[in-house]
Amino acid sequence: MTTIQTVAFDDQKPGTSGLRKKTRVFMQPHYLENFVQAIFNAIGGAKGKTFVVGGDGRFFNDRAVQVILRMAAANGAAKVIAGRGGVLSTPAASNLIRQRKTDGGIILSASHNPGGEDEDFGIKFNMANGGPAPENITDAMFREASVIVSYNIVESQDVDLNAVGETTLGGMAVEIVDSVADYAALMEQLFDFDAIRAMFTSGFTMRFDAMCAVTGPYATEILEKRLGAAPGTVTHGTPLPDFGGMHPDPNPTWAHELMDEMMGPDAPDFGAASDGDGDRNMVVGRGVYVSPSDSLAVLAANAYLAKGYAKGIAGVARSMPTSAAVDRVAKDLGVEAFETPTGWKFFGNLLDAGRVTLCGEESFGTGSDHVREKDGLWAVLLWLNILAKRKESVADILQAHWRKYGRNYYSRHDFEAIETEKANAMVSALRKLLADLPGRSVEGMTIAAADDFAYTDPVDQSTSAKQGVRILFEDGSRIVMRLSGTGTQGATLRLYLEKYAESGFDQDPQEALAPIIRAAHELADITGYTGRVEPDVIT
Ligand code: G16
Repeated sequence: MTTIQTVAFDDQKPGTSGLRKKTRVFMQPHYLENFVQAIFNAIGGAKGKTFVVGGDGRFFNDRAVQVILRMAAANGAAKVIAGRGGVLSTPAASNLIRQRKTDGGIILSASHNPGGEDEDFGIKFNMANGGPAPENITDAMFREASVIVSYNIVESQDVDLNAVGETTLGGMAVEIVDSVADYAALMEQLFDFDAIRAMFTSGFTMRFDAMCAVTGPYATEILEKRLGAAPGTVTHGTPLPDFGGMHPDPNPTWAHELMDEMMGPDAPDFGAASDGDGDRNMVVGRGVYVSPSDSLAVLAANAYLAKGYAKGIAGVARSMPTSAAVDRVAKDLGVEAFETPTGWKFFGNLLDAGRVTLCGEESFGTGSDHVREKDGLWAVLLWLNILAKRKESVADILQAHWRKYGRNYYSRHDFEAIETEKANAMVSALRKLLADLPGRSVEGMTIAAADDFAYTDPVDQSTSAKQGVRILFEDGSRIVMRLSGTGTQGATLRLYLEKYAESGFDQDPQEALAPIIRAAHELADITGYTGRVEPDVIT
């Protein structure tokens, strides 16, 4: 065991979901090591503790796992459980942390961001409940990283990450586990595999685009092997360190191959994609895209059809920028609905307290109390379970949903890699305007209220301020703006747009939202501040 002298880096502040930087930033001497030591220091040390470690298999994943094993050993950890090859999807890691009753886990991923030596890498810590560390812990990591002077590491040969079984490293136990088995077993407990298998046997067709990322082996095992979907249902199913050059973000822009197929003449009945680390999902029916906010609402309304949720759901939660479609379902079911800041970590307390069963976000994340992360394949299987039970198409299920609840037209416009100062100037100017906005008319709509979203956690009363600017119109329409906390280059402006309709469900969302889009540009002067006229990505 050696103690290495180091110097603090000033940029190790975790964002929405851990520390994400360019891979080369992580590869510079001491950078990863400093942050790993800061994690251990922030959680009161590693001595005698058991951790899970794994990542989405992107470039540098295997090297980082070796470093973390050697540092865990040097910091006195009792045991580390790692996925084979150092690979675990984020939901599978969350499940392992919970199943094995460990003290937490370190997950390596930059999620939906591209991978490779010149792309992105990331690291985050999940707590013993399986969920991302809350803000007081991530703040402590930043404090530790800012004053760090040394870290502990064992000098050793690499551990063979492909040898499933137990070994030791510097007195610490290391267990390498099959990355898929425990997760697949959990899915069998939640969903009616017999009903889904019968649907596939009777000719139901599906395409699952794993985008050369971590879910390939999980989807192949569950969909093709256990549920009998036709071989080839899973495409891009082999995880690659650079995701085969793909941008593993399951949205209509980046999963365009799947979208083209689903909108084409020979579309399968159902399509889905997931992201780099397997926690996000996109769901598409034949000829119809399901927005993540609508997907959450449909899942909440129909969850009782799956055996894991047959007793009903306790409540639902969504991030503030997510559309209010799920709130209408909660009202109908007579259960609580919560509105949290962006970031899965804000759902943890509500899930732990049993206040909510399902939660979701507009950013292609849906999940439940089965783990403490969003879970892409879980959402796909719940959809399959619902389709198998209702025996209707995705399009018919959506139409019936809107007829019952109305439709929340919704879209998000992303303006990426803006110069940080310009983006900050735009947001501060908008914040200063807020108090004067109520009563003002724009694009023929009157503003009813405007604020900067602040959240008080109903369980532990912790507070989070400045979580996004909201402009609410008298007709219930809404504009939300915030800067992304997951980007690695400049600033990304997220503009969220929503409009509720009680009838007329077949409009193109961009057309239905056109006046609101114009109002947002006018109020925030997006072009004036950033020079941007059109968004880079529309979801
Ligand atoms: C992370 C968080 C999500 C969040 C998303 C987008 O997802 O876990 O809760 O909605 O980022 O955040 P932002 O708008 O700040 O970029 P992931 O899949 O990247 O881990």
